[in-house]
Amino acid sequence: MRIERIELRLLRLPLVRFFETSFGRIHERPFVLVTVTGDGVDGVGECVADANPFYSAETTRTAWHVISEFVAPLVLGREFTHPREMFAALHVIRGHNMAKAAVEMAAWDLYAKQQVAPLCRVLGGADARIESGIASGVSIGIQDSLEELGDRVDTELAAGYRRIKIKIKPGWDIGAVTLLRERFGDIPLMVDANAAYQLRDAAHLAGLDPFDLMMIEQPLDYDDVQDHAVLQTKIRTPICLDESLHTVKVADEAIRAGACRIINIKPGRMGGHGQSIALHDLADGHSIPVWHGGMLESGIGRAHNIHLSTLPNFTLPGDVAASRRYFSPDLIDPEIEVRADGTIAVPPGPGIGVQLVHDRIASATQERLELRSSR
Ligand code: OSB
Ligand code: MG
Repeated sequence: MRIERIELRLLRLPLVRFFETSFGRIHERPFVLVTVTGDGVDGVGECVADANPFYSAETTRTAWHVISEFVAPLVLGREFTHPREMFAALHVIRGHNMAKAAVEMAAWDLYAKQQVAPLCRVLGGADARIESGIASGVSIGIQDSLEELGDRVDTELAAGYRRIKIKIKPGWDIGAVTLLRERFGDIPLMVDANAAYQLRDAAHLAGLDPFDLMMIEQPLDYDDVQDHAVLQTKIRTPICLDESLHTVKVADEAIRAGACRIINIKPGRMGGHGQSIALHDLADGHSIPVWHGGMLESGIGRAHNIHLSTLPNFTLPGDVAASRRYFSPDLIDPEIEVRADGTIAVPPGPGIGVQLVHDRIASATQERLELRSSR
């Protein structure tokens, strides 16, 4: 596989509804769309970095800079036998996993298309999961009132989603969970704090224990492992790490320290599919279940996430939901839909298997850059 061309597009899409986490509310989603071309075949990837460095250090602008100035020169014109070689080829670039992932994932799409195989097959998906589809959950942001939160959960349960995750922060936690347990009983329920608490809040967080949550995601700082390990000895609710786990090595340390009992995998955070597979396998070896996170992706990133979710240790429902919750219309046609049983079908065509709507991509594009091999 030889990549002769990389195209970057900065896109901006309005969200169907605002999304609020402990670090703020957003109404639209800017992101970088990456197309790689080799032997006349295109592969696409979506960079999940947002406008602000609030989830992690990267932004759409840093990703644009790092891909165009540093990733592209290392990738263009070089012969790769397999996309799993790409992350190692970018090792000299420290961090910037979201920038690396966007190009690496586009290369997996290109490779799978060259093999005329669905991406899930190339990634190592399990036959049964590819046939049944992936189990889908939803992530529900902080709302203006508890009543609105209840109504949103009601809507999503009716749509079939297999688990509900709500965003929490100090002042929007115990009350929200109390309301949901009172109104909806024993539903599969979890919370995500996006690093909004500190170790000194341990007694307060232990107040979530009686609610039998599936897990609490990333309660403490975005780069912390050790405090999470201490916190896990003080609360019964299983801790799941998201932000903190950006390399396989850190994940290994976190597992050994007892900092997490469950892991959220996002290929953007890890540097692509290759590192996500390595994290999946590491967790499997320690009997730690994983689930696929979401970053409010368009249908393009969403399709990548569905294919990756077919690996066997993705045993918990992910944050991979229907297109219509995020963008209307989406950049792909048909859209990603959730079925009444809460599963999403794996797109069957070659690569990510979804059809891009090029005129919608063009009209959402604010900047475009084309880089070509000089080798
Ligand atoms: O922490 O999982 C997160 C969205 C943006 C940034 C971080 C997170 C999220 C979500 C939304 O929870 C998941 C989704 O529905 O795509
Ligand atoms: Mg999270």
